[in-house]
Amino acid sequence: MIEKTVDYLDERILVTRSSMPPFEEYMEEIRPLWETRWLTNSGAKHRELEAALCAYLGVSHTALCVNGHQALECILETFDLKGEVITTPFTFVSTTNAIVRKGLTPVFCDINERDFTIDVDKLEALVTEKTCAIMPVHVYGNLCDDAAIRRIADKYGLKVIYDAAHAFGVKKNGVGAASLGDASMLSFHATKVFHTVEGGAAVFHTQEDYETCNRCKSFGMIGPEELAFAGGNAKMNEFCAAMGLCNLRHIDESIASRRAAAMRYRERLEGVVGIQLSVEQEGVESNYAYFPIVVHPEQCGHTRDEVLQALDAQNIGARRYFFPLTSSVESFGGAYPAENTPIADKISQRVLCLPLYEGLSVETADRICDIIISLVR
Ligand code: T4K
Repeated sequence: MIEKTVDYLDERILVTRSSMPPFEEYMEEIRPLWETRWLTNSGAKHRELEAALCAYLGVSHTALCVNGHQALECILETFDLKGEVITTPFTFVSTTNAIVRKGLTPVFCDINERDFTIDVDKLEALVTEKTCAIMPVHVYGNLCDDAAIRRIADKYGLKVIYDAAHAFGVKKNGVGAASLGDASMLSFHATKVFHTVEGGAAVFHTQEDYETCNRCKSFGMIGPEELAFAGGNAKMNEFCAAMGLCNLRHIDESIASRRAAAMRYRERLEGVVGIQLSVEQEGVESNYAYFPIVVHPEQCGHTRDEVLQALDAQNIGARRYFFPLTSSVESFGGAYPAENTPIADKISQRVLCLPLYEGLSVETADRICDIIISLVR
């Protein structure tokens, strides 16, 4: 029985698989830590990775954090916001939780059906005198309509804070996603395109915001014995920064490998009746973070969960990113009915993310497509 379980795990294709640098490269990267014994609190690796990321992403200030979620909380603290934040419920719980945990009120806007980002046509109607910020999500690495969001934000004097957890390295017409908005959060979790095991970053445009964020992630301290405010602890350690330095050297080949698998999925699944693919956004260089499909049962005769089960029966672990809507958690007590965000509700009931990671072979992508196509045709 135990052996069978081990076999099952060995063979199973999971929704993603962490990229790893060559073992020796990481060993070399961490070797100096045995000499300096400087393991955290903005050490040499931390400073080196911040500079390398600024260069790679084309941004001026990157504050590394212990994870993406804490980076999001640090951004909200940095801007010292009060009131309502307009966001979407079609995301990982972290986005909504950060808003709530910082004492702010989420206001949920619907998404659009093409790329699953915030529906800018429904956004302005949600602005009230209490609104202080908009927190849209570049979901699956699809970029939000920044120009439209910026217009609304400027009209009402709102901050724009992007949850760019999925958008590492994505560019539109040559401009990096992380440079959009007043600030962006990146996640460097083990499951992400670029990772530092656990980690994340808060990206800003000004030195002042960067320094405030550095205090937020280090107890609110401005010197060894001087406290500005009651901050938390969200610093990235040197071992994680070292992993980031290694992974960054291989990021372009890693994205190219993901691209090959994603292109195969697209080639095979495009035009299959009842299977909707996310649009390829014009002018956008994707990072191929996820490969979502939307299953329309009235067209293909099968539900998303039937497709999930068919894949599971063949040891393929697709995932329902994102289900349920973050607005539906019990602690909100039904304050945000799904009918208020009908497209987000519909997509959440129908979406499935197929396995996608560096090294996923075209043969495996084909196997996955065969299962889906033979079920729905
Ligand atoms: N905003 C958005 C839009 C996000 O998607 C996320 C995170 C955040 C904010 C917050 O950022 P962080 O604070 O996490 O930096 C995963 C991740 O834990 C989470 O980071 C991610 N989003 C979310 C979408 O997915 P789970 O519960 O699905 O993870 P898990 O453990 O089931 O792993 C999924 C698959 O990944 C496994 O089947 C195998 C593979 N895997 C997993 C781990 C932990 C690996 O290959 N290596 C690993 O170390 O949440």
